[in-house]
Amino acid sequence: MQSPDWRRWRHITKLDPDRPFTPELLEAVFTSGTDAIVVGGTTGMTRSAVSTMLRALQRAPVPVALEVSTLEAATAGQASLYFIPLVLNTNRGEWMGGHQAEALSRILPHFGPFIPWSLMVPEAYLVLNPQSAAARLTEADTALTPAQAAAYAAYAGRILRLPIVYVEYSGTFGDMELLAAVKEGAGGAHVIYGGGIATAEQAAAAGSVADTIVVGNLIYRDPGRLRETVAAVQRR
Ligand code: 1GP
Repeated sequence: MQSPDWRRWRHITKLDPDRPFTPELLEAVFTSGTDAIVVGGTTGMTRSAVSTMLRALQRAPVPVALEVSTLEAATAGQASLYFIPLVLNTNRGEWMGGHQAEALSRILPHFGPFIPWSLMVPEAYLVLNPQSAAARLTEADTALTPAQAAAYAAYAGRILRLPIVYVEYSGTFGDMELLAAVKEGAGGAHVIYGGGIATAEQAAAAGSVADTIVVGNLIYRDPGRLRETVAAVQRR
């Protein structure tokens, strides 16, 4: 399968398998103009929830990627791309590599020859909203200064040469000064911003710095407004 050109995506809609969805909600996503759908979340990424979500997205007009954030999600269903997250700003080493290796140790013996390696893209996360489930789960050090965040971004982008640095404020709109520092520090890495985008202004502000923005919660609160956030970052 050919990998979709994720570097060109300006706007991603993130759908959470742990939250109920209706046909109307999916319709709002499909007609919003968003460049791609990512299935991802912190809690409830069970195999059956992820498979149900991916099945419902089979008729999506845009690429559907799966963010593999739990062991179970690693074997659920088919997507056109697989994002493999790791968390930079935690002292809990399992979020850098332990969980990923554990997943591979289970999968390799059974599916080794069939693993679509070329469809996997690692993402280096900076988890920055202390109230978020991701921050609690990973015990992330969310109190980073812009300079510290830039240093993490330089490490990920310039030394480890990871393709993506993801500035994650899930649930709240983040610090745009910190985002700018990350973009500056990350070298050639693609910078994704997600967290609290609910208006065209916020989308434009984050999108003027980040290469790609992600909208999650808004789709569950006010699906009709998703298209405003798309229009705010579309290339003209
Ligand atoms: C979550 O970055 C996304 O991973 C989006 O955050 O749900 O706050 O829009 P929101």
